[in-house]
This record gives sequence, structure tokens and C-alpha cells, in this order.
Amino acid sequence: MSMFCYQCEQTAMGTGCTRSGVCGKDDVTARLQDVLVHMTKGISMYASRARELGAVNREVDVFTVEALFTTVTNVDFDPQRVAEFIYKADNIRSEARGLYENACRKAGKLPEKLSGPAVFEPAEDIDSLVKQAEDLEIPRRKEAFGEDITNLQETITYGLKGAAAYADHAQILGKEDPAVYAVFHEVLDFLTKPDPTIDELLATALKVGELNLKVMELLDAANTGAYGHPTPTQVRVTPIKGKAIVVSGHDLRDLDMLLEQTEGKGINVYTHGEMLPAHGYPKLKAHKHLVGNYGGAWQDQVREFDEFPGAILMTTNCIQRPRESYKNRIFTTGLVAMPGVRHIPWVNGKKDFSPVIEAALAQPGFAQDGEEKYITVGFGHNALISAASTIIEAVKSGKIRHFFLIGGCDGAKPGRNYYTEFAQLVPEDCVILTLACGKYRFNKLDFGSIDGIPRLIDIGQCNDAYSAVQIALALSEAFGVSVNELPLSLVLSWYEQKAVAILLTLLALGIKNIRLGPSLPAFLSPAVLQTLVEKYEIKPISTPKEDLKAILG
Ligand code: SF4
Ligand code: SF3
Repeated sequence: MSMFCYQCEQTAMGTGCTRSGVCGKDDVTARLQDVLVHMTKGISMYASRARELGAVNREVDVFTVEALFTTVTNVDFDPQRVAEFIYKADNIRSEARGLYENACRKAGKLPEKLSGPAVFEPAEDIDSLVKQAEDLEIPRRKEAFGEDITNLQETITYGLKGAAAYADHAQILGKEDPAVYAVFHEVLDFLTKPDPTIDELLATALKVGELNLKVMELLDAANTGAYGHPTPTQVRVTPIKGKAIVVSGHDLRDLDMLLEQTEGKGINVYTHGEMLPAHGYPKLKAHKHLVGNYGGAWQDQVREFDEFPGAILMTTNCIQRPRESYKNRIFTTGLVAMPGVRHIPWVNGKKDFSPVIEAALAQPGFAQDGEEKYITVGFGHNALISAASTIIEAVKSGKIRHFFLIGGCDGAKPGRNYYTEFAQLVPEDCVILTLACGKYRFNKLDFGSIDGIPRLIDIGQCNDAYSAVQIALALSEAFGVSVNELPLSLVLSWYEQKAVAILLTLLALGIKNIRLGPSLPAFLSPAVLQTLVEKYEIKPISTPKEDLKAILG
């Protein structure tokens, strides 16, 4: 047997990656990730029971979230590092078990005798771990438990992975909620139950959506608490002469630490990919050497990093296997890992970015300024809700007919041109809201404005879907109608598991009529898709023209 992974949109043939991943994940790493996810379930079997008896352990909670985040697409390509996580998971599981057994003793109860992931013994070397992973493979589970059950269990797992990524960012900035960790454990424990019903699985998928909303709220509080509320900000998208570091991913704290450590060093710092919205945060943009944004979406990085004359720091997904030409000047940090790429670890609550700085100083930097060009970012919920009266007036007077949230991830598939074409075809009396990295396909085009309100409004990173929800709720209150009755349509592109978490959140909020593309998830069985279509009227994208006609009439 070979690996099987179908957790992201670019999965091979739209069914599953076998042999190796389209993302570049190798067979060994894929199987080790299966073992790691299995181990997290074992940890949560104990942790969820301990919690029912009032016993919690933060180390267990944080590790569970980190382990899930590690297995998100384009985060960890290093089998050695995943194996280290597996052995750490073994220790953490012992801790969780001790916590549970102690709590039982205190409560005068006999501990339950748990099986499956609670007692799974990880083998001592990578080859044997890979062998062990065979029993956990999705095709095998489908044979044993049926397609629908396995697919729904995986949908839930992917939603949890996405929520874990956001929970980890929030935790790094000091925002945590024991009730959030409790749901992670409860859901992971649920995934070990034999014979779940389809209804139970669907209800749990929505529970993950609710969990993710809470997590995104925490992260919003973490980001705005640490760096202030984003305000509309012009961002230069062309280079400035001089030494350079480009920072990619979603982790604002990493960017903040790097900005502090590069202060006065004569290095310009650029954002890349999902780091672009960082320019809107008052405390981050206060650093004058945060000079602009470099490059396009993540899938263009190999060519663009190759051409970048400085050092590169990857704080989260999406990293691609680097070319040899820039392997010595690209660095990973946090949970990102790539064999042969230098990693900047946490040491005593700090990260030392000196190797990144040295690599940047050793590179030529940009020889000259590029032609000046700017885009605007920074329309978080605070900024938009303060402008609500102007926006509401423009809607009431008929100047704004409709809002389109074109949100989600980007990817390499040609079908993703849909989103650019859609944005270009949106009539002039309509406003486009953007979120996440899918916007890179069209965010440098000039969309103009309506009575001073820009026609393209960037709300932020994928986790700023929280801001989008807040804005939609504020509009629904102002107009006295439900969100589904607002002149607002969601046209979403998905790629990895954070998008799955957000989609589940939108469904849990009862949002209907979402258009989803570029293709539907391979892990949704026809029967489940049918339910989603009937209950939530989810629609696959067709052509921009047809979809716009169907929405606007
Ligand atoms: Fe394939 Fe996506 Fe899994 Fe990578 S993450 S192996 S591309 S399905
Ligand atoms: Fe993009 Fe990877 Fe999803 Fe935060 S950076 S959205 S794909």
C-alpha cells in the first residue's frame, strides 16, 4: 500500500494523493502525519475524560493543537520532525493518562479501560512507524467503516486542523480559552467512537464550525490586542533599494520580533502572502523599515523567492520545496519545517533571528527602487463598522447594489482564474470584499470607488473571516434582515484545512447559498454533499457570467 491523502483541494486526480503528494509531501511524511493524528486522538481520549472530572493540563492542550497544526497542508515536510512529534505525543499521552487516573482517584471512580489510540504504541524507528500507519489508512478505514462515515470523520478532522492553526496563533499571543481546548479534546475523542451515526457526525462537523468561530474570535482579540485594530493603510507593492527580508505566513508575532531585531540594521522588511494584512496593524506599521509587500500568492513563491535578493522567513503555511538557488537563504520557524532548511526555534520564550539577518546582509538586496505602486489593506471589522453609516447610506440610496465576498485560498490550478474573472465582471455599483490569499489574483487591479468607498475592500488574512462575520452581522442588524437576506454573496475558494474550518463556521452560522470552488472537496461523499446542498444550498461555482447572472438577476 502507499500513502493516501485527500485533505486539500489539489489532491491528485481530485480523489487522493498516493505515492507522493501534489504539494510535495513524501510518502513517509504523509504516513507519519497519519500516526501523529492518531496519537492526538489517544491524548484527547484521556484529556476529555479528565476534564469531565475537572482536571486540566495546559501542556497537554497546547501540544494537541500544535500536533494538529503540524499536519496542515504545506506546513511540515520533514519526516524527522514529525517523528519527534510522535514521540513527544507518546509522553504527552502518558501525562494525560496520569491526569485522568488521578482525577478518578480523587473522585473515587475506577478509570475506564481505554483502547485504540489510547494504547497505540508507536514503533521505535521511522520505517516501523510507516508500517504501523498502514492500519490507519483512509482506504482501509473506508472498507471497514464505510465511505460516508470515514469521509465525515475526515471532514471533522480537517476542520479541527484548521481551527488548531488559529488556536495556536492566538496562544502564541497569550490568548487561550480552556473551553476551546475542551471542545478539541471532546471532538477528537468522538472520532474514536465505534459506529457513529451520520447525524452525529454532521452535528459534530457543525460543532467544529462553532469551535472555529470561538477560536477566530480569540485570535482576533489576540492580534488586535497586541497590535491595535487595523486601519486602512497604503502598502507599497514594489521594491525599495537596499537589503531585504521577506516574511511569509500568518504569524504576526514572528513578524513583530523580526521587525524589532532588524531595527536600525539597514534592512527593509517585506510581507509576503498572508502576511500582507500586517501592514494595517498600528503597532506593526509603526516600524518604518516594514516597507512593503513582495510577490504574489504562495504558489508563485519558487520563482519569486528565487528572484528575491535577500533572506526569506516562512512563519506558517504555505511553504513549497525550495530550489537549491535559495535554500541557504530561506528559513522556517514555528511549526513549519522542510528538510535541509534552517529552522529558528523558540529559546526561553524568544526567537533569535540573527541567522536570517546575516543571510539578508550577505545578499545584494534590491539594486534600485521599483516604480512606486500601492494597494490598500486594513479594513478589519473595527474600521468597516466605523464606516457603517456611510456604507448603509450608499446601499439605501441605491449607489451600492450588492456586496461580494470573494474569499479563501489560492492554488496552482488553472480553474482558479474564475475568481479574477468574477471580480472583473462584478458591476460597477457593487463592492468586492476580500479575505485570505486568493485575492492575490486580482488585488493589484484598479477597481475604483463608490462615493469614496473603495470597490475592493481587503478584510485581511483567512482568520479575519471573523471580521467578515462581524461586518455581516452589523449590516443585518442595521437593515433588520437576516444575513441570508442581505445583498451579500459569498464566493469562496478553498485549498487547505483552514478553509474547511471556516466553511464549517459559516454553515454553523446558518449561512446559505455559498458558491464554492474551484472544485468540491474529495472527502465529501455524494450523500453528504446532497445534504449540504439541500440544507445550505451550497453551490459549486459554474462560470463567472452565469453565477453573477444567477445572483444579480
Ligand atoms: Fe495531496 Fe493535498 Fe495531501 Fe498534499 S496535502 S498530499 S497535495 S491531498
Ligand atoms: Fe493561503 Fe496557504 Fe489558505 Fe490563510 S497561505 S489562506 S492557502
